[in-house]
Amino acid sequence: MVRRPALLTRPLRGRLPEPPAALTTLPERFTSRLHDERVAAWLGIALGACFLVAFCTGLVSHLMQNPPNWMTWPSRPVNLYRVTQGLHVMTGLAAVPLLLAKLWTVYPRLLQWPPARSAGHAVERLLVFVLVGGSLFQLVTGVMNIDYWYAFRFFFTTAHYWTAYIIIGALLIHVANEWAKTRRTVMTRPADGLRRRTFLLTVFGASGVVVATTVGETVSPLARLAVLAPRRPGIGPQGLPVNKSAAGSGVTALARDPGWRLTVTGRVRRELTLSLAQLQAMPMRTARLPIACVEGWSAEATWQGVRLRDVLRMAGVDDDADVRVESLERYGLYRTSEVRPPHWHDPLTLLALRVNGEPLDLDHGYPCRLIAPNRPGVMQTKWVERLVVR
Ligand SMILES: Nc1nc2c(c(=O)[nH]1)N[C@H]1C(S)=C(S)[C@@H](COP(=O)(O)O)O[C@H]1N2
Ligand SMILES: [Mo]
Repeated sequence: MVRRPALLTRPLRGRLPEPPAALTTLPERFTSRLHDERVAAWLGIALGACFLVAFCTGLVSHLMQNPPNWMTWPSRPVNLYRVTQGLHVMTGLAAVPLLLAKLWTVYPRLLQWPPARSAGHAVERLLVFVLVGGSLFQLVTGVMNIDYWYAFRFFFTTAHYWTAYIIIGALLIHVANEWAKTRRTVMTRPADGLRRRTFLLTVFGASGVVVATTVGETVSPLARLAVLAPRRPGIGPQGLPVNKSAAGSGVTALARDPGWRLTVTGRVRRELTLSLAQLQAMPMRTARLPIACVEGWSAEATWQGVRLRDVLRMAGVDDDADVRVESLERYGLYRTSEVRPPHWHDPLTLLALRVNGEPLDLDHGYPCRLIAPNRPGVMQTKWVERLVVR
């Protein structure tokens, strides 16, 4: 037990007004035995586990996309990001039924009188509101985001990132406060637990159904079950989903232009300007690699193209150089991406010209796109036109 400063536990002085009449009759109205500690405790444990996994995997995703200077991600295992991001989205989705059930279970407590027994209790309750508000915000906007419903005015990624810290902070304090009680509750086994067990199994079942009907967006053998998934492996041009089309990015004319050239510039010993025919004449390599989108879907494909390292070595690039890959796309957040040494040295990192046996579809990045192992989809730049070495 944590000993709290006396100031926080001292009962609030002064007379509170009598509770409003509606509140005094409330206890009789919440007769369901499901509004109880036991249900709340088990749902809390499941939610806590989901949030912990979502937080850690979210952090991985953030750091892969915005690596601080002292940190570089390995390019292997090839499917690492696919797994962490799949877990991120699946635990987030599984949390939706859990959170709704938990809120329903505990909502009578919203109306408790007095609202706070002590200053410490007031702070505790305030933190619960922060936790509930933050969790609802995170799950609602998260689901909207993976369904490409950008109805909000703020930038999702930034809001999602900072809200995660608020939630995890409030959650740690909440767990510290509830730990002893929760332990006691789940260790005892009441005789009349059948209804509660049925309720809990129904809620966990609902989470299971949500996951089962979505997880096929990244576990391809289950693709046919994935009726809730907006993107599925196998569906899209060349058997591959498309996130942003060439038309949507305004690159159709530029990408089709026979005058297209790939240039390699910046800190190089020889600047290069390569036509598509010149690239095609270089040694062709094959790599079986997934696109693993931050939104949770992923799909594996067989890519063919030239190794990025072959092109960079032709230009005489230092081994420790960073490379910025730039797209023909003129606007948009994902028109460039950074490739650090572990990724460009990897023999599987390609400037792909073909996928699944055909020249790249316009929507998959024709004439040339980046594909690298263990890398978020947003960093697999399509319609590449320039490599800038730094
Ligand atoms: N230039 C450019 N490249 C891009 C994007 C983009 O918007 N512009 N979207 C990225 C995202 S979010 C994903 S998931 C992958 C999807 O590749 P695909 O459409 O070929 O499946 O492309 C990435 N490459
Ligand atoms: Mo993506």
